[in-house]
Amino acid sequence: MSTSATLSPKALMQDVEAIFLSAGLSPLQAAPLARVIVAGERDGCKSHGIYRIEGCLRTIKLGKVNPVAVPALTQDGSAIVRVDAKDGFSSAAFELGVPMLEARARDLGLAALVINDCTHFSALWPEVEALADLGLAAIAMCPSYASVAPAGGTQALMGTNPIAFGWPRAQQHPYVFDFATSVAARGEIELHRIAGKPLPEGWAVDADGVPTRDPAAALKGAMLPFGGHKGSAISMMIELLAGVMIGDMTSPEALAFLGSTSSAPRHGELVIAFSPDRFAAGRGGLDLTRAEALFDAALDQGARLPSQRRYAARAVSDSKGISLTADEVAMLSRLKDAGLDAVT
Ligand code: NDP
Ligand code: PYC
Repeated sequence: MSTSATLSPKALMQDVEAIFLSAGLSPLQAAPLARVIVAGERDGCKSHGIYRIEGCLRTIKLGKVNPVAVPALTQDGSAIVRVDAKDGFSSAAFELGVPMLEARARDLGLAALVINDCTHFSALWPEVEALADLGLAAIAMCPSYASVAPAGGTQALMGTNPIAFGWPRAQQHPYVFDFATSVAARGEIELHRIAGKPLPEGWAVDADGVPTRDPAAALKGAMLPFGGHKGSAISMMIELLAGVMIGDMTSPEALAFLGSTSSAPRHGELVIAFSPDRFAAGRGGLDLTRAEALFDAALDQGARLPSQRRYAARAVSDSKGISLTADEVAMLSRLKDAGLDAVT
C-alpha cells in the first residue's frame, strides 16, 4: 500500500519524464511535457498537474499524438513566427518558438507565435510567465474541444478555451493570470468526479440542457461560460483568432476529429508577445513603477493579485517539497511500472 510522500520538484520531474520516456515519447517531447506538468503540481494547480499524465498516456495509446514528433519553425521576416508541431505535444513546439518570438518582438515591437497541429492540454501560465521573465508582455490563447454551451444555449459548442496574460515586473514574479473562459476548467469537473464531490451551482448543464451538479452528467452535457454573455464572447473570439485565423481546428472540429473527449485535445495556439519598451518609446520610456502603483492600490484594498496563490505554493514546494497523497504516489508508481498498459 502506498503512503503519502514529499518530493522535490527535481525528483518529481525525473519521475514524470521517466514515465513519458517509457511510454515511447522522445526526449524532445518528454522533457517539455514533464516540465509543464511538474510546474502545475509545484504551483498547486492540480487541474493541470500530475493528474494529466494518464490522459497524455491515453492519447499516445490511442495514436492521437505523434510521440516522436520533431516540431519545425518557419519565419518569413514578418511578425508571425510559425511552429508546426507535427502532431506532437504543444510544449515542445512552444519551447522551440520562444527564442524567435522574443527576437521578433524586440525587433518589431510585437510578434505572434502560431503553433499548428499540436495536442494541447496544458495550462498557459508557464508560457506567458516565461515571456514576462524575458521582459515581454504576452497573451496566449487556444481552443479546446466542444464542451461549453454559448450563453443562452444548452449544447456543447465552444471549448473551455483558456486565455492567459503576463506582465513583467522588476525583481519579482510577473503579473500573470490564466483561466478557462468556462466557469471552471474541465479538469476541475473531472477532479470533482474523482473525489465524488458535487459541482457548485451554475457550472454545467446535463445532456438535456438541465442545470446539474453531478460531475458525470456535466461531462456528458455542457459546461457554462464564465460571466454569461461576456465569457461566451471571449470564448468565441478565441475560436476565431486561435482556430479559424491560424488555419487550425475550432473546438467542434477538434471534437469531431478526435471522436471523443477521452484523449487530450488537438488544435493550434496563438501567443502574442509585446515589447513594452518599444511601445513606450517616444512617450518618456517605459515606467514600470506606474504598473506597480496599480498593483499596490489593488493590494491596499485587500484584493490579491492573480498568481499570488500560485507563487506562494511554489515557494513552499521549492523549500519543503511537493506533497503527494497516497493515491497520487500509487498512481505514479502504477504508471511507471505499467506504462501504456496502465491506461485503457
Ligand atoms: P482558476 O479559476 O483556478 O484561476 C484563474 C486565474 O485567476 C489564476 O491566474 C488565479 O491565480 C486567479 N485567481 C483565482 N482567484 C483569484 C482571486 N481571488 N483574486 C485574484 N486572482 C485570482 O482557473 P481555471 O479553473 O479557469 O483554469 C485553470 C487552468 O486550466 C488554467 O491554467 C488554464 O490555462 C487551464 N486550461 C487549459 C485548457 C487547455 O485546453 N489547454 C483549457 C481550459 C483551462 P492563482 O493561480 O494564484 O490562484
Ligand atoms: O481543463 O478545461 C480543461 C482542459 C481542456 C483541455 C485541457 N484542459
